[in-house]
Amino acid sequence: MLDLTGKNALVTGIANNRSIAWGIAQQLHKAGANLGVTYLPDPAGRFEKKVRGLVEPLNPSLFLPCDVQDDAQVDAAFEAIAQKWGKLDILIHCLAFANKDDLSGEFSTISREGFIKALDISTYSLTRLAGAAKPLMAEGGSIVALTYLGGVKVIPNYNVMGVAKSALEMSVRYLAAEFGANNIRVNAISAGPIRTLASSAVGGILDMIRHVEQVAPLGRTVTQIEVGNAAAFLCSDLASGITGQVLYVDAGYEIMGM
Ligand code: 0WD
Repeated sequence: MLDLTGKNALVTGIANNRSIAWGIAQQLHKAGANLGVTYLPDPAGRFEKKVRGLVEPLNPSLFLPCDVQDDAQVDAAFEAIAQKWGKLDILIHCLAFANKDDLSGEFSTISREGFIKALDISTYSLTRLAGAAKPLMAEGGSIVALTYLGGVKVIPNYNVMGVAKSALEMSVRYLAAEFGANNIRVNAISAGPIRTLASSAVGGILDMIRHVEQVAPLGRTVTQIEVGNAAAFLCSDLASGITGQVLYVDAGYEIMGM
């Protein structure tokens, strides 16, 4: 039933084997998708080496540098996709960044620079990538972004990232409204807290996870593979009637009042 054979999928945001994007890439591959992977380049090339080795078993047919703050890199990545694949079916936006100092303490003390950086990388990048993907999705497509409850409710220490996620979820809705005429669906997955490189920067992440384990209906948080399964579903024809939605993959935590 869930078959992504013949679909070209670009996955952003794989940093290491704990990344949510890595769970998504594995499940898209399992469903038969042809993968392209982007990585965040750094001067020493450490990320490239690590991510290349990690994704090798999934045989990605494209492996591209893409710092979303660099328009030239974004354009070059989509030019490479146009050249190699001709069409794109699936885009996974699975990246975020805020300065560590801005993910703890008082929200009101954030600098203009820290605020803009967090929203540029974590929020504007979705619209930038979606705009670049649109002409390559002439046969329709599916775009999935990763969000968190901290964009809807106040979560201690999540601070500026909550603002970024709130704007990201609204961007999903505006993109879905615009892209519907092109049969391109745009959705978000709101994942429960998972230990990753990015989440380790959020103050008290382990306490957040312990709290979810106590309160969530399923008595635990979720895994990267569970998020990957939901992403594969949203990208498949099984979800052909779903767009502009935020799907909670959080072991049910979001429904609880206390
Ligand atoms: O609990 C969690 N881990 C949750 C994460 C709960 C709910 C949602 N999310 C979201 C995050 O906010 C993010 O949108 O899931 C997405 C993936 O996050 P992750 O898997 O937790 O984090 P990680 O494995 O660190 O991947 C995020 C990656 C970066 O890693 P680092 O930690 O080095 O910043 O985003 C990439 C980078 O690979 N990234 C960029 N990619 C392109 N251009 C950039 C950039 N400028 N900056 C960061």
